Amino acid sequence: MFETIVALATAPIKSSLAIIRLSGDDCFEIVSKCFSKEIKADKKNDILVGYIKDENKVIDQVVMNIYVAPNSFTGENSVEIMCHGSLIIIKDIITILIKNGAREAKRGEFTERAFLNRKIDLIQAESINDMINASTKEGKDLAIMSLTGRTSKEIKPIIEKVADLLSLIEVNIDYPEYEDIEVANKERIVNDINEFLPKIDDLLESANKGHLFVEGVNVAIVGKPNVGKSSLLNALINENKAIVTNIPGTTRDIVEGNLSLNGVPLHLIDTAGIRESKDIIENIGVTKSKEEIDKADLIILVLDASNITNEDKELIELTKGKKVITVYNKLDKVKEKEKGNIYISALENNIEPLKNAILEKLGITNFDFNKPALTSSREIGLLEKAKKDLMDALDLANNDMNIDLIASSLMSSFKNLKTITGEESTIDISKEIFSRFCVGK
Ligand SMILES: Nc1nc2c(ncn2[C@@H]2O[C@H](COP(=O)(O)OP(=O)(O)O)[C@@H](O)[C@H]2O)c(=O)[nH]1
Ligand SMILES: [Mg+2]
Repeated sequence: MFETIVALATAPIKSSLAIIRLSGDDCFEIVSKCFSKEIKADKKNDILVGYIKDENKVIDQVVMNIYVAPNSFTGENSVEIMCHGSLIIIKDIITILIKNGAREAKRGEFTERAFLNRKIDLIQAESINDMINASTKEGKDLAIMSLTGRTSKEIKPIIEKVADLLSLIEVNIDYPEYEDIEVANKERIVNDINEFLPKIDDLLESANKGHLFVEGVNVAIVGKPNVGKSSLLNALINENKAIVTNIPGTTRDIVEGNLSLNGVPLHLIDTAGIRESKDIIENIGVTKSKEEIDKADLIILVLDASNITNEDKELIELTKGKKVITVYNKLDKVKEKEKGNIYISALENNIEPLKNAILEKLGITNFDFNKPALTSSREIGLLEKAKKDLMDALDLANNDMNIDLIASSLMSSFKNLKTITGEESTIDISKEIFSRFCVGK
């Protein structure tokens, strides 16, 4: 039993048209109560034109897309009402629908229904959100591959193989008397796991990179005062956003800017120069800078190539253990370059070497956009767990441990992999496993 939910699908702003969406068991009854035509569930998908009414008062003339279950996005009876995009009309129509029995949808509830009704798997569900939120074309392209199911197809064969091995072991444990079943000995188990592991590694590698294109990277620009941090932010985003002066301590608050670097959304944070100061406001800025160092995914530590001091060395210490790129700014002021250092001039907009260094640090210089990739933290976390389980199983097998223990680690890996696509909660594992074998055939 699915309650009928309603929500505005388009932005809550004045526009020529707006779309209000409903989905649920009583969807057609509810809409029929306030529409000039009756909608019946025995019909096929249809488009209707008519009037939304509150009792006898006409609210708007609308077009309705009628989707009869299971032929809808959610798999349920659904209606999309295209009304005029006035905020008053939108509010009125939603109020009338609620009055007649619908309830306001929660965030993502339409997609959740599509998942619960098995129209899409969890990878696809997550990709819808990614597609809406993508801030670069590359991020969107990855999301659409997941939406069409290509990413799920990459992972399913691996799940199958783990399940094959697991079922072989289970059958060996449960039916030792059967002679026509292949023996799950140590060699077979070790061999199989050694075959799965590189595949999971490949998935993990592309997922960790794909994640960057979808989620973006938080980059903190740090350094002592006057090295050119704000100039660098401005050069990177191609905008005069942060104030630049030759007075040390100009930047006190955090200044933020966004840019797409080869498709990776970079969220840049320009910080106050780190130094000992008597100025209360500047000191608050310095504290914030240190916090940003802790929060950032990547740190750009800016040095003034013409003036390296002990303070720089302290900052190098402070950022140790983080993902950091040290960059020597004010190249225009120095004659000699030291080998291995990255030199730029924010003033002259010569920042290519830094951009290349960022791409290299993120490991995406040759990312293949034609290959599907998992992208969410949830998926990556589960892949990592599945990998660890497989490594445990391998370890156990190599040490000639009890086969039940090996099976238990494999089962955990199998479950984690299945949870990525969202099937785990809905499958009966033993049925799944034994359906692969016709024991006693
Ligand atoms: N010569 C030269 N001066 C620079 C360069 N980058 C920044 N500056 C100057 O250094 C001073 C401090 O720059 P700013 O960006 O405010 O440094 P911040 O305090 O680190 O944010 C300003 O006078 C800038 O014009 C550079 O690449 N070359
Ligand atoms: Mg500054």
